Amino acid sequence: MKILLVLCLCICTLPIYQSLADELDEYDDYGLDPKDKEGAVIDPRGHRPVSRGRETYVPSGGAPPPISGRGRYRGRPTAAPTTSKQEQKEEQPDAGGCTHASERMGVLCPNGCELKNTILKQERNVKPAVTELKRGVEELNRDTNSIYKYVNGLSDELRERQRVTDGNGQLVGEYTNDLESQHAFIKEAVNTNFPSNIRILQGIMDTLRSKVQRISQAIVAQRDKCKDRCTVTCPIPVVSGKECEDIYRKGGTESQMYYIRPDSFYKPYRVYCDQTTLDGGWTTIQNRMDGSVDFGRRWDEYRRGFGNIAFDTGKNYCNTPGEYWLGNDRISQITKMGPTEILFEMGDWSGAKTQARYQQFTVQGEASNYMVSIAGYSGTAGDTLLTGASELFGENRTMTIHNGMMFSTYDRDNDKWTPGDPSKQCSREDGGGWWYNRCHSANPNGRYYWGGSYTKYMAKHGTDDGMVWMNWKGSWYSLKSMCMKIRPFFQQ
Ligand SMILES: *[C@@H]1O[C@H](CO)[C@@H](O)[C@H](O)[C@H]1NC(C)=O
Ligand SMILES: [Ca+2]
Repeated sequence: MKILLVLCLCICTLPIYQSLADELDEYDDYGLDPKDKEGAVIDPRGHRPVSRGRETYVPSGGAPPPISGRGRYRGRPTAAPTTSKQEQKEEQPDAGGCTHASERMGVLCPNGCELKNTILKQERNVKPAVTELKRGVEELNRDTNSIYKYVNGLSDELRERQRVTDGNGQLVGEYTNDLESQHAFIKEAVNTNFPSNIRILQGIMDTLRSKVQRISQAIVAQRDKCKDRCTVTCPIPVVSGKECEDIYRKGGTESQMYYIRPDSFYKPYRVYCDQTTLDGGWTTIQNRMDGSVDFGRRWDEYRRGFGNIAFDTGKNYCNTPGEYWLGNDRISQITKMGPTEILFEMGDWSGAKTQARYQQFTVQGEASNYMVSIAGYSGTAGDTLLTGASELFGENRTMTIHNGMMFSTYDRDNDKWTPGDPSKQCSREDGGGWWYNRCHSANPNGRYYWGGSYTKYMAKHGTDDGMVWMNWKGSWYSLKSMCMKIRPFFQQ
């Protein structure tokens, strides 16, 4: 009996643990289990050195120069507003942001949806376990019945024997005694053990059932919540324009979410405008600040854009940017309208800030795999994009330059690394979609590591896949925040 019970428990609980483990595996993107020894790794990465004799590295052939010139805008007529407003650092209401929410850009979903997905998955796993358990209990019931029958049979036999014994001597009497005690033993076993085993199993089943019930309730609750909050609308600002600079000049000088329509062929879409930093007018094309949105995404998602544009943190307008990628089509389209500058703002985990600014930034269309061209660096973060990682030399450094690169995602390899093994791709190893060379000196769409320093043992593929800007913090420091914003270039 015990064996049956144990067996049943094994059968019933194993799939649950297994599936929970699977679940963890699936979400454990970072492999948070550093093999502690050896301490921090300090060797510079970013590049993939060539193995002599078998491989060569061919740097990119001449990239088209970025669009340059005087630009579509004259200098600002009035002095720029001098608000001392610091960069918003407000936390999201819930760190478990809805990472898979937006089919189209601008769907706002601060929380809950991720939880919903997890719960749905778990429900799928628990249900078969309950079914399995139910079958176990039924089987046990059947067994119990047949043993009851057996006992009844024994009882009959006993009665028969008793009749015979009347006429027979002591020998048979002894035999009968034996039989009687056996009968009693078995009956005892059946009356006490079986029911208690069944009770145990039934208890387990009830627990599981109530778990499923609670999960179902949670799902319903989450569904409701998501319904409300996913469609949270920030009030549409009165001002709109071609991009954030246009909006600024029309009087939209508050940093918040706006609708823009760069071109009448396109539908208007939402974007976060930074109207305070460096005189404002910046269209935010990328933002990271808490790791709430997964940036390890497919080509299509990078093409369309993903994430959360902005949140309303209680001011009745969407004043706080979320984590998002605006989308390569949109980025390409805006930057091709005229000379465009780009500003990278980044912060480390001790609160230090720095920036890199490029006077020219153009992204070609999808037919050219969104090839990027950049020029005119200024700033304090270090010019990784044009000159590569300063801690590397010669070819090793050349292969970390991003200017002239095409965009790569893990399902679309356009990088300059051709090791002959299709599983070896920069985007796959370094965590996000980006203009990878062989591979990077800057990795703004890399994995989000909490706390900054990380090691190759924490990285999924042993590479420096964090949110890295090598010329500021090296390969093994993942920044806390990163923001990319563009603005039409104009003479100040
Ligand atoms: C490039 O990197 C490899 C491995 O890190 C190293 O052996 C080689 O000397 C480097 N080459 C240069 C020019 O620094
Ligand atoms: Ca490749």
